[in-house]
Amino acid sequence: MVELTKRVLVLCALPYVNNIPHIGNIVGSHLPADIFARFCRLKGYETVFIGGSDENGTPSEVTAQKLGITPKQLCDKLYKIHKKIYDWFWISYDNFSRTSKPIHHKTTQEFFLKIYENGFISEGTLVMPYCPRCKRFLPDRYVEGTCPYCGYEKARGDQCEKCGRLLDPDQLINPRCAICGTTPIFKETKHLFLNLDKLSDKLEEWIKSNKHWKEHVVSLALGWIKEGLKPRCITRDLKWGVKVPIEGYEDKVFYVWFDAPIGYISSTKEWAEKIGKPDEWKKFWKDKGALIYNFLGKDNIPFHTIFWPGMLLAHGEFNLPYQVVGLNYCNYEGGKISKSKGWGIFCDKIIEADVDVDIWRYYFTWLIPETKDTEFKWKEFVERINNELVANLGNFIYRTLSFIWKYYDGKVPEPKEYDERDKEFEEFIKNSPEKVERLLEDVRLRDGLAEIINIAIEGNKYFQEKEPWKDKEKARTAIFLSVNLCKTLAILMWPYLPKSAENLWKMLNIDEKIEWKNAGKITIMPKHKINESKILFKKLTDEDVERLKKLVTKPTPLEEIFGGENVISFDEWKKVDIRVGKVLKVEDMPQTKKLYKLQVDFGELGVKQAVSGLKGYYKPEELEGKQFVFLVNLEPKKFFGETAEVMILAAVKDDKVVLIKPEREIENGARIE
Ligand code: B3M
Ligand code: ZN
Repeated sequence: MVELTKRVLVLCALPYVNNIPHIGNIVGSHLPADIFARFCRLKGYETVFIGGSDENGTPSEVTAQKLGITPKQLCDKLYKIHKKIYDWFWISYDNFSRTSKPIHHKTTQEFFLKIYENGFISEGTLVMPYCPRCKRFLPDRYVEGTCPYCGYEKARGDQCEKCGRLLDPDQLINPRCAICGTTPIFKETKHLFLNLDKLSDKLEEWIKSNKHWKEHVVSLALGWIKEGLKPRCITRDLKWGVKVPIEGYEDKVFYVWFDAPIGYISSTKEWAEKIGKPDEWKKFWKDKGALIYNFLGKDNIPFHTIFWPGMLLAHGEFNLPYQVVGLNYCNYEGGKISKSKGWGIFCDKIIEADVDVDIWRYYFTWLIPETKDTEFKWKEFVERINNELVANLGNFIYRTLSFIWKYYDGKVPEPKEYDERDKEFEEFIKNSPEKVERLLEDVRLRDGLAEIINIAIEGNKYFQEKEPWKDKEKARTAIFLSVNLCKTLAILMWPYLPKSAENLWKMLNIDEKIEWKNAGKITIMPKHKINESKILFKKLTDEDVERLKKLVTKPTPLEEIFGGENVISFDEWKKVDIRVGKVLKVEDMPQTKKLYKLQVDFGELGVKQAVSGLKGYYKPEELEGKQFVFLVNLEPKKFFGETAEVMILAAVKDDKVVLIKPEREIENGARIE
């Protein structure tokens, strides 16, 4: 029988880029997804790990509005910050895309058209909350009010954070605009709906067929089905997002939760293009047998067990998730992490703190909220690092390797005869990967790490019992076996502590690849020369902790990051020289589609030349003899051999271009101030 290579697509929920990630974001999706993806790669599975930023719709639009910048400015900068943070944490995305990219817009529109053709979209009018003060329709999550189910007072219009139920804004009691607090009025607008009601039976059948899901995920999902699925609105009265490709919807975009999960597909497509095999994404999304693992926070569970699978079923051509790993929340020292309250640990500061990434990854793995909410505690952080990571894992590795240098000149010693204890330990090494593997296959990441620490504890126990320092001749077998366990540990820890694992691998100086199948094997042979051994993990001192506490608990406010983005000083403004000029002559530049050459009279400043992209908007005779407004102190620039000394100013909107005229005739060269 030919065994097929397992094919795994690991997906991490696409973070909104309207904020700076805090530890809850790392431990609640990116890190667990990364550990799992790394494990799959080690196992030799065909693995692709996909992510990206969720940039469309309300979250970006509203944040940008508050900061006085455009959503694009917001996302461009925050995308870079997010990407830098994930890279710093060694989150090994094969592709980290953006939902603002053309490939995503196109993929979303095609996806939509297909489910539209398949008859799963209907039209309806909605009465939507409209804020009379902000003069805009309010997206669901920007209406706040009391949850009609559980009475939580700060429920959002799309979902109640407390009881997890999906809501519509008109269900909220005492609704208010989340931007300004005004009570919204409800107005009619036309929208498109996904007919989840028609998909209910199929969804139920699919959910029930997923016997390998965690119980809380299954019961949540079935609960919603039982309550009855209603058609869900998938369009919004917004500008920033993916345009709806059918008539009558020119002014709307897709609901962000409609386009975002399609981002999983578009990012996989982009990955395939980047590696030069544009069809490769289909192996994961279309071939049967590919396993899709989704990692996400618990508030995203309804979207990944009902809404998104519903979209996929309506589409009919793509694989549904195989495993939905819904993670709970991570708190900080007894409270919910909150940026506005300055409560928590923030990643932009972590990456500046000069503490090794694996120190964080180690403790953060303990904080992965797999079964219940977890909590970052400074005391526990120090204990876990110093008493587990350093004292067990680090210590075993360091004492073994430094022993080889101290007593055997850096060469692995030839083992002597094996006593019972040695034989038992050799057996232990061989069996050690098995349990870790089972746990990782089952996405029990914390238990997997605990098991690795247990292995190191066993190693230390053996080392201690053997007392190699007493007789270095007798010690040969113990050291020989210990260094082989170090190799196994390097492999097992790679998903969790990749940087240290790679360092250890270098110290061991072996040619093998870091692969799961090499774990548990005695392959480091006598006389093999190892490289200089260095300490892998350093203890955290009280001073370290004091310093960290000050640094990493203070998030950088977005206002600071974007401060001055759109602001010019008065001095800068004074440098800008805008004047009225009269167009004397307009000549066509036949070698271009857009440009005219203009001679413009600025009175005492003389006649200057402009090269302007007005062809197609104005005829020469509409310009000649008229006064317009020009920027006159721009650095001269050449276009098709013609120098532009001044620039004509126009009002521009989409594909409209309108020139600006002084309201009355004034001397040529008059300054605009
Ligand atoms: N951006 C929610 C979040 O960041 C949302 C996830 C999208 S996954 C397709 O928590
Ligand atoms: Zn408002």
